[in-house]
Amino acid sequence: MTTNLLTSSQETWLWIGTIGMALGAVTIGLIGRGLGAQSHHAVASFFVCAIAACAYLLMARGQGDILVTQTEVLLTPIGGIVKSTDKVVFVARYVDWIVTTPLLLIGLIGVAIKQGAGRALVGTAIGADILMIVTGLFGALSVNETNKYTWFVVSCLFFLIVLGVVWGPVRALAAEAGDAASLLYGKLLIILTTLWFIYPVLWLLGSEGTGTISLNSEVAVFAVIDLLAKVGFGLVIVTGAKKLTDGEAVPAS
Ligand code: RET
Repeated sequence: MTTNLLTSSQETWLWIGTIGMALGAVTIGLIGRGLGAQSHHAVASFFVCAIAACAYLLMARGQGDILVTQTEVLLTPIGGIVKSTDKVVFVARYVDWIVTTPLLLIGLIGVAIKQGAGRALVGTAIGADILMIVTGLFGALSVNETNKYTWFVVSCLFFLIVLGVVWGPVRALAAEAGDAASLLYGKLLIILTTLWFIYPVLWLLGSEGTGTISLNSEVAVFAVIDLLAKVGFGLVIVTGAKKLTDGEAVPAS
């Protein structure tokens, strides 16, 4: 038997996420078809939205979250007291992020680098990014405060590595890739950095961290930020890719 842990507000926002991501995938796919030689710039963004649409559908149907329970027996002078702590963790979010954040980085870095060049940078950014999400999940699954914040700090360190790569060596490569690529890369970099910084803050304030904001608000804000970071970011790539020429930048593969 399964129990639906969602409130109706959470369910509504998860449906908004599902429909928004699906529409985003279709729009990016259609624009991508009209890009001709630059259509490869639409592939990663299309799949980011398609994968997220599935993850949101899973969560909206109550299949994407789990209840983590920690039971402690506290010994007191009058005997043992059993203390149970519960928290809801949207595991589907992390599964989505493990796949989609590397694809977002591929979309970003693909604007900056010429064929073959910078493969080590792509590998470093993606490796650190996957570890950022996996260790963030370990933190979310931890009920014990020390474990939770240790994983948070580890995840933040990997986040800094990702930012270091995309702001340092990849940006330098983008500067050599021509004006259009460099301009588009700079724009995407600012959008990505601003939006990605919101995730750890929300994690800290939400149910995974301090619980300062309600789970309803957390689900709503995550849905909006996710739509901007995936659909919004993807639309900036596919509309900007029109101005790129094959001589300038091509994807990392
Ligand atoms: C976590 C855990 C706490 C520390 C850090 C985190 C960073 C998460 C990021 C997620 C980005 C997600 C995106 C999804 C796309 O829609 C895992 C919250 C640093 C940066 C862009």
